[in-house]
This record gives sequence, structure tokens and C-alpha cells, in this order.
Amino acid sequence: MRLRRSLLLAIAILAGAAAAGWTLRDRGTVFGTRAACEAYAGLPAGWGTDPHAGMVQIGGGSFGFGSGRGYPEERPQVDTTVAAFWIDRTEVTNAQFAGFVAATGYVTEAERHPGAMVFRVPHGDEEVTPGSWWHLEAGADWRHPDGPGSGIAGRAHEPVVDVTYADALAYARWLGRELPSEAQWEFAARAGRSDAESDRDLRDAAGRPQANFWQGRFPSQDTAEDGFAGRAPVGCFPPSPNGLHDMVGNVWEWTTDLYIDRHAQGAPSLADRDAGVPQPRKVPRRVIKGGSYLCSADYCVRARASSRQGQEADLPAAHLGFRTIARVGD
Ligand SMILES: [Ca+2]
Repeated sequence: MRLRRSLLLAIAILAGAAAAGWTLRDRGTVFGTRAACEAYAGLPAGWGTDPHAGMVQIGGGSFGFGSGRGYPEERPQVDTTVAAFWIDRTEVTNAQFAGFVAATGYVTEAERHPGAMVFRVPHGDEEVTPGSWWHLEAGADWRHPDGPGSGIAGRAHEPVVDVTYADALAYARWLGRELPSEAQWEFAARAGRSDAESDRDLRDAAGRPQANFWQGRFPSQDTAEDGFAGRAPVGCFPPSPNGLHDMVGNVWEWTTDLYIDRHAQGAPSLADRDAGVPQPRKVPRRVIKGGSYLCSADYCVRARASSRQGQEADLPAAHLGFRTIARVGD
């Protein structure tokens, strides 16, 4: 029965992709169920040989970038055109990042400084204020994602976290790829839907969670109704209509855009996205997208395509990973 469901899912994805002009490069792995993601070794078909291993080609198009419905920083919605590009089907996994480190000897910023932001459930008698659940812990890095004593053994198929913007960019460049701009990321997450339609993706018609987010009262009670307290392996939940997994929930993802608390008026030029944006802080903040396993209905509420946050580019965190893109023609 499980095999039949996976087969039907694969057929549906391929048929949908063909109809929409999307190209699924990695036909070796069928995601979308807990059994499938837990069986995944963390490396896509063609890894090491195919420059687009694990990627989906997204056809170009225009869309309403941002939202008139979400938080103020998501406004205004701006008509934006994006050219075709390749993007990872899933968040970059620990197995993929380990391959990069083994090949290059790269040492991440959390290992050099050291430390990363780690989430801790507050104790019962602890005063809880916004953000008080975050702790900068020495010894937290991509190999010890939740601090000393944690590890990635058996977690090759989970998203790599505790990586900074520079770490993510170094990985992407190693593969001859780039990181997505915010517009590219949001266009891919929207998958041809309005922001209202894509926002409804967190639960299916029967009310079952369709992404890894937080159910229960944040930050003390994670009921894990979706099957996961904390990060999930990549690809456990059904894909977006364009074949992408976990665009919302699981972990936030880096984009190249410098953060300001609004969308620019008029169509922004992606070529200018790094130029001329005033930065009030010493360390530039980059836009991160998609929310994480820590986003609940009563806090954050950012496991959505149009949501956005600014993150210090050199601040690694246990709820933040990334995926890569490649230009069509490369
Ligand atoms: Ca969860």
C-alpha cells in the first residue's frame, strides 16, 4: 500500500511538472511521505556527477512579490518578473554539507568563533519574554546542531543548520551554484498560487499538518502533531505543485537580499539587490524565508511563502539552513 501511494505520488508529480513546464532532474528519489524521507540517505541521485543533482527547473514568470495580508514587512505586494532557474528540491542536508566539508576542508563560522543560537524550551519557573528561548552556545555548530552533546549521527537526511550566510554561499559556490534571491525563493514557494492559496498549505482539507511547524502553545508545549518535535528529515511532507519540499516550515532558508522592513516600491531590480540599501546595523542582515519548526499559530506565524525576517549574516542558528539555485544554461 505504501509503495502504491509513493508510486501514485511520483506519477502525479511528474505529470504536473510536465504540464507546467517544470523539469524534475532528480527522478531517483520519491519524497512526500514519512517512510520515504526516513529512507533517504541525504544525497540526491546524480550527486557528484550531475551539476543539477537534486534540483528542479522553475520556468520564469511574473507574480505578486510580497503580500497585502501578512505582516507590515511583507508589504507592498509588487509585480515582479523572475527568469527561469534551477532550485534544490529540498533543503541542503547534513550529508550534502559533509561532502562539501570533506572535499574542501571548509570550517564554518560557528566552529571558528565559536557558537550558534540554540533553542531551549523554557523551564517552568523561568520568565518567558520574546526571544528568551534562544541561547548562544559555544560548541554548537553544524555537527552539533543543538549544542554540545547533540550530533548528526543518523541525521544525514536532515537539513544542515547552524550555518551562516558565508557558509551557505561557500557551499553553493563549490557546486558552481548560487543562493536564491528573495524573489526567486518566493516565486518558487508560491508555485503559481496566490499568497492566500499558498498560505493554506500548512494543513490539508482534513486538517492534517502538511509541513513541519509547531503545534501547541509556543514555546513550552510542542505536541508534534505533524510527527516531528524539532527538525524533520527533508522531504517528509507532500511537495508544492512544482515538486519542491519544505519551502515552508522545517528550517528557515537564507536568501541573498539585504533586509529592509518593507518591499521596495515599484519593480525591484534583482541586479541591484545588494547595492544602495542602507544598513542600520554593523553586520548586514539578509532576508531569510519560509519559517521553521518553531513557527506556531500563536507565535511567529511565518511558515508562509511571503513571510520574511532579517538575520545577521554571521549569526548561525539551529532553525536556519538553506537551499541553492543555478542559472539555466550553466
Ligand atoms: Ca513539528
